[in-house]
Amino acid sequence: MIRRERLRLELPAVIALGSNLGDREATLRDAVREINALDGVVVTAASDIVQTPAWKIEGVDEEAPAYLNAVITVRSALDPEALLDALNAIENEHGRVRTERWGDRTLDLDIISYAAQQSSTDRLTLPHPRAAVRGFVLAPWLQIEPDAELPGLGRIDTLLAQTSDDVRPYAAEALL
Ligand code: A4P
Ligand code: MG
Repeated sequence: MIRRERLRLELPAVIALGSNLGDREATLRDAVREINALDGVVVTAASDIVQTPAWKIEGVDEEAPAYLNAVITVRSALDPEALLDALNAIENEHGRVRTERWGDRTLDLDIISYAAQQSSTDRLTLPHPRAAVRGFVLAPWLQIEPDAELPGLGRIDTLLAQTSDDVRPYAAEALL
């Protein structure tokens, strides 16, 4: 007998993780494990962790706590909105408090792309509207998917070459 879950349509998606408060590395590790444990989501690859200065609305803020960032690829049977709900729940479990936009945070989980989807609603824009200019997203993503493209925007190696972010290696064990 064919098991029902085998018939669910799974699509590839890219998720960016960021943390600049608390035990940043432990939080990223927990988040990868929790995403992988979601019903209908499987993590297929994880980048190295990188360290980057905080981007604030006014620009790069060297005084703010630095971020650890990473990117994972998944296969998702959840549609994009359901995946976002699940990611928001994981952010909240990690004590995410939303006070200011681009404010310091224990955990940020953004959907960078979902299959080839290009769409925008009040809650969700795909691909992520700022991913194309963010070295802290493009550099770790390129590591796990060298030929990836941002739907409608081009190859990520080309986009990364146009950024000037200071993305530094961070010594840590593999996330996956
Ligand atoms: N939303 C829309 N599209 C998406 C998407 N593709 N993925 C909505 C996830 N969320 C999406 O996000 C605000 C709203 O965006 C959500 O309600 C969701 O429905 P938020 O996480 O509540 O707040 P935020 O993250 O402060 O806002 P925003 O504008 O999404 O910020 P970003 O662009 O995520 O930037 N500096 C470094 N070095 N590293 C970082 O990771 N991250 C940020 C946050 C700022 N500076 C950073 C980093
Ligand atoms: Mg966010």
